[in-house]
Amino acid sequence: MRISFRAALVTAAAALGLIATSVAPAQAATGYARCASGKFCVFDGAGGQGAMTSYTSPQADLGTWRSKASSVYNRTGYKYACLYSRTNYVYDDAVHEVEVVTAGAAQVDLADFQDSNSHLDNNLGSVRWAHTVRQCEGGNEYVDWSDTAASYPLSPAAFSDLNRDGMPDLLTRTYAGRLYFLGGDGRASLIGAGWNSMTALTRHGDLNGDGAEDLLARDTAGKLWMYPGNGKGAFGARQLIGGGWNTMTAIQAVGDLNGDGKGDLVARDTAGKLWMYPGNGKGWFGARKLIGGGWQVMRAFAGVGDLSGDGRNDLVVSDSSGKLWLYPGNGKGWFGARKMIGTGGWGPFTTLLGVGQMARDAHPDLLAAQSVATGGEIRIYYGRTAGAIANDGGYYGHLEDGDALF
Ligand SMILES: [Ca+2]
Ligand SMILES: [Ca+2]
Ligand SMILES: [Ca+2]
Ligand SMILES: [Ca+2]
Repeated sequence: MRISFRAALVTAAAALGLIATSVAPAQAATGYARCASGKFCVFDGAGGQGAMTSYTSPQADLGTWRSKASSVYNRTGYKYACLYSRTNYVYDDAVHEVEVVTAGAAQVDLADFQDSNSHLDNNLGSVRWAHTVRQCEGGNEYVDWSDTAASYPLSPAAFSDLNRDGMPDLLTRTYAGRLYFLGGDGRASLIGAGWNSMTALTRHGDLNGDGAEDLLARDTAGKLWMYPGNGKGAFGARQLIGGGWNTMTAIQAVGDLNGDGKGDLVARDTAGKLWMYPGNGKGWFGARKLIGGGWQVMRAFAGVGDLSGDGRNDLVVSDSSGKLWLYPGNGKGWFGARKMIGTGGWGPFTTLLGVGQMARDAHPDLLAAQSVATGGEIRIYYGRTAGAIANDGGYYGHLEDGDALF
């Protein structure tokens, strides 16, 4: 795929084999092998020849190397080295725009990167590194999430609206483990760091009875925590629900399933059994009830609210054959007969997420995001009558390494 980037991107992925197999010569006077792990190296000759200098931190101005760098090697550990012909990481200069056909290789001759002025050979002004193209292009650490805010209904949604402004919002975790609130209007606020220690995150509805949507998170030790939403896109002090949740292979908040108005949870265990945990309205759960077995063939889960249109919350899941299913809640804590709402092709969509009403109609909508390996597209499937969904063909940007949405 031909992709136009505004900076030359050098992926480290192709280097991994080389790192593992290359052997430094006894007298390493030339070649890429001189570049040590953790470094970004610049050579004044093509192909790693000639004099070399190396960096462990981004360089806003390569100084004397600016006019003599001819090849580079990215061994920083970051997926991308962002190469700019200008100093100070200026990437949006039409004269110096660089077009790259693929993500490139970890070892590159700068003469291969032509811009409309000349090329990066002997013209490398600045360099930094990142895990996403987004950051190379001057973007944010977090996924962009914005839409035409003016078209949103200004009535609070029952779910997916952490700050209760009527606009669907998201949580996103970055490669570095920072969790952000994305308001849907292009703004973002940092919730905190260290969230890579969580192995499951889900939010859909109010668990402690204050009307604000809450967040559940499972840590690596298997403890499940409830983070009470403050109604403004942030959370109060977390409360421990309990341990032992590592036996669950899926944890999905679904809103109220049993008709008592309190948010509930479904979870699948390693045997493929799906359990319903009835919320007690105080932030934790009563005795679980078995919904059924055979759920090990299911992949992604989403609490979508009432997609079927009967006033009861439903569950949407994809299976191992790429089909998408709607499980209509029966209002008693389990589900009626499932309905196929996607006949195939859902395998790449490893993230499914209820996002409330993106469109101003009576139906909730579904966010579906592909894995990064399959393109990472973030799409919205709009709810239609009787539980059907439809995509308008567009997408809302894409996920990159480390990005996760909740
Ligand atoms: Ca909102
Ligand atoms: Ca709450
Ligand atoms: Ca309930
Ligand atoms: Ca329903």
